[in-house]
Amino acid sequence: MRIDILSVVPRLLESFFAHSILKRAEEKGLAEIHLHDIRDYAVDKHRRVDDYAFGGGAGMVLQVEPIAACIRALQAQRTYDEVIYLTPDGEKLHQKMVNSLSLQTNLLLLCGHYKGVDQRVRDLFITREISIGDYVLSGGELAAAVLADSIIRLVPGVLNDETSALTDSFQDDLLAPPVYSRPAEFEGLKVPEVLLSGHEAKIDQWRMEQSIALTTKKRPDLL
Ligand code: 6GU
Repeated sequence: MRIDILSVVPRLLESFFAHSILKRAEEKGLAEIHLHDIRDYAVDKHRRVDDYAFGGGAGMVLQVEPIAACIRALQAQRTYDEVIYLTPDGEKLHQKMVNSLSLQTNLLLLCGHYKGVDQRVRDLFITREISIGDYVLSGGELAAAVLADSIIRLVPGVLNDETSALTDSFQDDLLAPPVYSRPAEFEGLKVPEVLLSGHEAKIDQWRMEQSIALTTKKRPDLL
């Protein structure tokens, strides 16, 4: 799995990827993240990548030329399964989308900024537009980090416990059950007896009941 991320502030993402689960994925050779500074592809000598919107209005627009040059340089090296634009007016991110994206080989993520990118970038290159929720961020970088993290943790071998991604909240449209560790009692609060019983079938049943009860209470829309 290779993910290329295009941004006007790639430094924002550098520290995140250097300290997250993704670093271990890279060290194990399971995933590669490559950050690209759109400014490196600026066509003018001032390295300018944004300009006023035709027709007026507040806010700058990321220009088509630098982004087109950057995407084309990458597309000359490999074929991308998806070229994704992170934007608040995209399709809302969902675990099922994450699952299917995690099966791809090469993904390109474009982070928007200011008032967004020139529409021709979207028309020419973008195969998919994704939002991480109904609120507005000042740039697409946080959204790209969210998306890359959610995808890469599903790549086989990235998580220590191979089964843990399968028991995530949302993986079966159910919230995950409560978890406990030692001590078995803390300030009078005891770990549910069944979890100490060693009876695997009963434990599975308890977890399923807890998942259904929690989902019914907190996220009935998922059922
Ligand atoms: Cl992908 N970008 C921005 N700027 N804001 C967002 C978003 C993306 N998803 C939710 N809000």
